[in-house]
Amino acid sequence: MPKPMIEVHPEVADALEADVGVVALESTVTSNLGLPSPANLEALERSLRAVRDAGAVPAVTAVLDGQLVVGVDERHHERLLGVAQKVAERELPIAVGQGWAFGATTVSASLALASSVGVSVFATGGIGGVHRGAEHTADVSADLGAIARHGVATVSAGAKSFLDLPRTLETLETLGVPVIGWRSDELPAFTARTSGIALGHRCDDIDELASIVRVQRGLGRGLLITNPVPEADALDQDAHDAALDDALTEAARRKITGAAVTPMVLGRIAEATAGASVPANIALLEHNATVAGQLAVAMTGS
Ligand code: PSU
Ligand code: MN
Repeated sequence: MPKPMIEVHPEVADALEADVGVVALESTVTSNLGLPSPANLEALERSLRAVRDAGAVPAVTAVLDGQLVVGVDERHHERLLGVAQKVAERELPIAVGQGWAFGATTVSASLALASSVGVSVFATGGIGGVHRGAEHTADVSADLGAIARHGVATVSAGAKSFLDLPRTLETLETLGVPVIGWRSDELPAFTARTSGIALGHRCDDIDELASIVRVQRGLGRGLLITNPVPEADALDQDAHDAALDDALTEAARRKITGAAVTPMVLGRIAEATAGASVPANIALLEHNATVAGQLAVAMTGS
């Protein structure tokens, strides 16, 4: 029998078949392109645990030895912490065709894989968005179009704080993406709970959220749920803003552009905030995995 195009973990396949909730998780955040070691392992373990504690089955997406995978088996989890090539949606066929050893899937690639196999909920940390200065560079993350196109609900702590948040929200509107604040009225700013930017819609009830997602999936489209970092883990905003300014100045001076910007800026913020951003990052990933798990469970039986 030829190999399937996407390898779905047997536990995930069973859960989809039995209509048990499944939550897709990305693999960029735990690779060398995301969190430093050993925080990446902690983030992976706590995210997986959070999905399971909510009663759902986690499915990490990745490209391993040129194979598209939804639900990386536990015995390969160590590989998720290693050196990766970044795989956004456009890289999926290249990573397979060229047999990349470890392609770490971003939000856009994870959504493409999740929707292809029928997974309806996806959790990440912060989505990509419109970069500052995009009026000159046109650097807009492929995440936004992917959230619109794929019939999957994305749970995130908003967009990463070094992005242009007002333009990110405008672009989501242009793409027809509903943005719903989970028990909150403002767009969160990743490691900060608030951004000062009001959202048009909020939801406080998981069954109501499940109904909204069901309709949007029925239309074959996706949506964004924003879930603020837990209060106790939020980052001091002044320290964060100062570190961010420095990182963006350095990126501009070193002429870093394109896909390399995100990993570089995240690394610099972590260094400059003496590691306080890393625990916040782990806490928000875990919190998003919990809400995604609850949503996936609420969506079963329909
Ligand atoms: N948020 C993080 N760390 C990350 C990312 C997001 O805290 O590494 C990744 C996600 O995988 C997201 C990607 O999809 O960065 C966006 O990259 P770009 O800006 O190049 O589209
Ligand atoms: Mn980009």
